[in-house]
Amino acid sequence: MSLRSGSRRVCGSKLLRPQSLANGSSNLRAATRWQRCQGVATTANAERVLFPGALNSEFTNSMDFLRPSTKKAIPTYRVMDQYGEVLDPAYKCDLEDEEALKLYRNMVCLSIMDLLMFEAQRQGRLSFYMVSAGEEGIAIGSASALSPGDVVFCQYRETGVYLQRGFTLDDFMNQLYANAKDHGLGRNMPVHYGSKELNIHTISSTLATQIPHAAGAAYALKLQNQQLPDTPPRIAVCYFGEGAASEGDFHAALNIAATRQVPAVFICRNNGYAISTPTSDQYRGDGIASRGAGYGIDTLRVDGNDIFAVRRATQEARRRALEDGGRPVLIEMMAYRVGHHSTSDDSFAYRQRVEVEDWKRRDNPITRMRKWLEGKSIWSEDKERELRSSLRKEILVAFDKAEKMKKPAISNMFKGVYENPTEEQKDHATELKDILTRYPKEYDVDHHEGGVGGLDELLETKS
Ligand SMILES: Cc1ncc(C[n+]2csc(CCOP(=O)(O)OP(=O)(O)O)c2C)c(N)n1
Ligand SMILES: [Mg+2]
Repeated sequence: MSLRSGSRRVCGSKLLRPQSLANGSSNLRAATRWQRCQGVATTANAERVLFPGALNSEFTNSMDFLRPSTKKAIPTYRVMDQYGEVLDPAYKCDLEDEEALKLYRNMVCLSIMDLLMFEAQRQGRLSFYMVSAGEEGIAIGSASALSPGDVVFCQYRETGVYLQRGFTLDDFMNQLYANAKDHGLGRNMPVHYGSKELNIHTISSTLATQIPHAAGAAYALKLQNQQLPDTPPRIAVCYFGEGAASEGDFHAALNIAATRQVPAVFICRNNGYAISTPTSDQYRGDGIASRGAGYGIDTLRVDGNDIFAVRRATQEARRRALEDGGRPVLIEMMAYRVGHHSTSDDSFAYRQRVEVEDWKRRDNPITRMRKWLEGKSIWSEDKERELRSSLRKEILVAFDKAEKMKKPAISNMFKGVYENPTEEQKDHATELKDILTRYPKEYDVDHHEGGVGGLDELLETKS
């Protein structure tokens, strides 16, 4: 039997015609078989395919392969140019002068904190740090467009999101020093901040894991928004780098977010590198934005050096994310990673110094906004000097305070999983106490709250 007649036998050409279902004695049998075969085009003359996997696809006689390389690249949205001149005549800044100055202050604060902490690591006072140089506008501009109730998931280069949402200099320093006031009680690496009060999940080093978490949280928020119509609706916001978008988690998350239509804004920071891997080695498509279209998600590419474009795009993305009960949106924020990947990296081993110097000269979110403020006559050289010197002092005060503070009691190593310590944990703690007491020179734990005695409270707790 030929394949053709075989397939005809399975689907039955008559059954494909809707009119054959209208009457006749075999209606029921026919309808059942029709449902099974509904994935096949109805008539020979139909103009559109009715395959369930490609609705609205028109038939064509010309065999045109899609050749993405021949298409124009997705454009990059911006409001002002690198000289701080507003280009979009429709743009009206929705910020009062004071609010605009606060965004600028936060960008400068972030960049000074980065410089000081990078140096502190080099002096051996911190174990690790990651700077945001060149990406300050993305973090601060986008966070300024969110609502405090929105649930945020970050990667690790979004210190500005924390700053803009109200994480204080003390909060940063306590985490970097893993002291007793650190929200994570010293259990995480530096820069892995988290804040329950500010609705920002704690950062995970494992790339891209936050993306499906955000899709899941957005699904929960979709249901919650429906169940609580009188409370302001919330969205989930997820930040990640273009390198993280090479992980399977990115694809799974965007696909489920699209099929479940959840209120999520995915913000990709495309800074040109995943540690030493340039984007040219990461993908051949048109950046990350082209993938949004593949998942049926509203997508925009934005100039990340333009804080007003970032803010406006995020405001609009948030509005769309809440439309019709929820839908995901992807924004690709374009930038250049000016700094090394982290304090463990020397980027001049894999890129030319001149490339970095070129970018520094060419464009920068902070200088661009400064030019805009100067154009409005609300900023000057004197104000700049004053701001930088006062921020430097504030940061160093918080730094000194955090450095002097004791580390969390060592009993915290055993806490946070079980309500009460298990017998096994108590055995471990007893053994630990014994070792620490016998070898005080090798294990000096006096800088932890309670020293060796910090374990006593745990050992006295009932299992
Ligand atoms: C699952 C996993 N694979 C690899 C790494 C190592 N790693 C840490 S950061 C990084 C690069 C990520 O680049 P990108 O997402 O573009 O962020 P960027 O550092 O540029 O801000 C890699 C490969 C990791 N942390 N987790
Ligand atoms: Mg990157």
